[in-house]
Amino acid sequence: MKVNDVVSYVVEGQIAVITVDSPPVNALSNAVRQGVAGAIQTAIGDTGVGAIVLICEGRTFFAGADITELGKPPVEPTLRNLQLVLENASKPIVAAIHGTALGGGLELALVAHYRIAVPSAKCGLPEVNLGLLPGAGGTQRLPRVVGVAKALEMVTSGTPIAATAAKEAGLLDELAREGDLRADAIALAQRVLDERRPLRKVRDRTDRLDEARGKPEIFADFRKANARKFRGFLAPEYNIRCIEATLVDQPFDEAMAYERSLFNELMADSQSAAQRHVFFAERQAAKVDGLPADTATLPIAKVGVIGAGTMGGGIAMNFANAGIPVTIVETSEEALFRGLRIIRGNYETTAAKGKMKASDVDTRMGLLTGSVAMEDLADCDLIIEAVFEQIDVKRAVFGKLDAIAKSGSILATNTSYLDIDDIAAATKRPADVVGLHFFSPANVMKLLEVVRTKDTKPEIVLTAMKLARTIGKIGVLVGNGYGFVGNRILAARNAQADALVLEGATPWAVDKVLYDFGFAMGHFQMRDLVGLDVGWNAKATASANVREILNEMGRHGQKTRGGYYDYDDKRVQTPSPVAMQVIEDFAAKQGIVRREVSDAEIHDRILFAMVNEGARILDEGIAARASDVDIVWVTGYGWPKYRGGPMFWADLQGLPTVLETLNALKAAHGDAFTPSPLIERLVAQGKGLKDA
Ligand code: T1G
Repeated sequence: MKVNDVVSYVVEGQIAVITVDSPPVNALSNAVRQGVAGAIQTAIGDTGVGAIVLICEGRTFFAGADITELGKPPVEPTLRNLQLVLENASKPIVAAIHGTALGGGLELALVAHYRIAVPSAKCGLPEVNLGLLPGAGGTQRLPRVVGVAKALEMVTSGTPIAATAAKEAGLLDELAREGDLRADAIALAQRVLDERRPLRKVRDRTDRLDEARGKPEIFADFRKANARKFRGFLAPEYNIRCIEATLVDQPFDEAMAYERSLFNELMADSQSAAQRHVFFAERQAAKVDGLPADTATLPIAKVGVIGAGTMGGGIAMNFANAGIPVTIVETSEEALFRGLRIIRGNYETTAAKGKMKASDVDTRMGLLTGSVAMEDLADCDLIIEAVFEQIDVKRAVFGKLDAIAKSGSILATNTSYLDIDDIAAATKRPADVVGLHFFSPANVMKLLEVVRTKDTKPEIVLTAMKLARTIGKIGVLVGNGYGFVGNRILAARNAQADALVLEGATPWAVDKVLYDFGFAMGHFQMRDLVGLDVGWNAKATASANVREILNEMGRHGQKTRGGYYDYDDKRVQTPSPVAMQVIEDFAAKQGIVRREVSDAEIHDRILFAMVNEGARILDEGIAARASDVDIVWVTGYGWPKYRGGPMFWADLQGLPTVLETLNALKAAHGDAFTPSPLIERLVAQGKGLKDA
């Protein structure tokens, strides 16, 4: 019988089966909680029922609280009150898990008396990824079944564990047969009934906690080992404190109150708002608005990659990883062999780290075919060029491709900055041309800017966005303009960083401001890491700026143990007096009288220049949403996730404040800070960038 729209109830023999069907992920919404609570009360009152199974339809067991309801006034039964209904039930309850039992979903399973899952299921508490902690007893119950050390790792990483590992850890009682979860859960419930097994409550268990008593070093060592990863984030530390609370000699409910208080603090903090924003923004970015309703995706059964260098090799790996055969073309056997050898080396390293099976190395290498003839790409459904970043070179490649590629093949360029309309014009099929801007290392970085030109046809846009997901990337659709979205904002940061060090700041002062803001590394550190000579054309320009001069001195960054910083043989950097002298001399030649530059000036000039450029990108339609700009910079450039991205951060400052700051910066430092007209319009309308 239907308890409500999303919960149904049936009795089979002595077993009541409560089934939840609330797509897409059976999130514990108000309706779900109300339905489950009602169904349990029915089962408890039904004298013919001896035990209860709680199971979900669709792709997964409860995937957590309904994130869209977080922060809104609670509706009864709250998740914690629903948990009390299960935990205090007078009849045994079996939670039957498939898909991903996450967050509140796993916390609900933890108040059932028994837990069973199919081997393909996963169990996790990913709240930390939302800037939160498991707020329904997860930090108090999980350690009681898997132990403190395992619980620490699970709640602070947010990474789910496989059902088999969960069974071994003590989180699950049984594994069901794949595809027979319902039957096996009913059978377990019947055995619990027949064997009169106890109505055991996880909250009453202490045996797994005893393993950690008197060992404060578990927490000290854990904090130390993860200091770098957790730097700047609030949630991991709050999760650790809640796990520590399980060892305090206090009633369970006091520990629960402590967990709730820390949860509420996190909920109220901008970090969680930022991380929840990123969660939804990432999913929103995958959606393409405005395409004709009947737009269909094209089949991609075979891929061609031109260039087996760093980018080409990494790009090819993405498709091999997804089981898609790739033909890689190079200009010589030697370059081809070198590229394939590097790919194999990458796979072997991954396998040696246990991150893939050793047998997969040959499987994936088997999907890669090398060639020195572009003609071998004739039957590819998608061809991606990753050749030298020079417009004439790329146009020549596309001219050849036009004559070789089969009709309907997608012709993609991996260019970082160049005008793709210009590249497409080298073909007779500009509508088949799209940009697929991967980020180095291409087989690792999640971001993929999908660049549509003025001619790119809808089915290619849709196919490229779907392909991003297929190869495990976060695809963001962007327009064709200098630097697209990510690099264009980076160029704005470059301009201010370079100006600041000429005017009086040091590279290390600039880097510290960005590091303290939450970037994993500073601007000049990143330049040294990537290599100052990337895109450097020694013949074209001489001493045009500090970077060129450093290149001319052979200071290309980390790889030459000297760039803006000096590096020891362990690549530990120290500020370079040589680079500082180059900066001072160049400033003098420019007639710049260096001065004291405060950290506040560095902070405002760099961050507000980035925000302003993001607003211009939005205003020009190069990005469809402010949240897309956020995803590009959080995913591809290390903007700290707990600050939500440049657009979210700007709205957090308040757009009137942003406008006021830009005008002040313009007065002090010139027209580069002329506010984007979009910001002026939104401020006049009392809106934020999110409303653009
Ligand atoms: N609430 C609401 N909507 C959700 C949701 C959730 N928990 N999880 C996913 N969705 C939506 C998502 O926005 C998308 O919507 C669709 O479902 C498919 O998602 C008290 C407070 C479950 C592994 O953090 O990790 O419990 O775009 O594209 O790739 O302690 O979704 O289709 O309209 O990601 O197959 C804790 C978050 C919540 C899990 C599926 N739970 N979700 O991945 O599909 S906080 C989580 C995921 C909590 C308690 C605390 C993934 C997934 P749309 P998708 P997928």
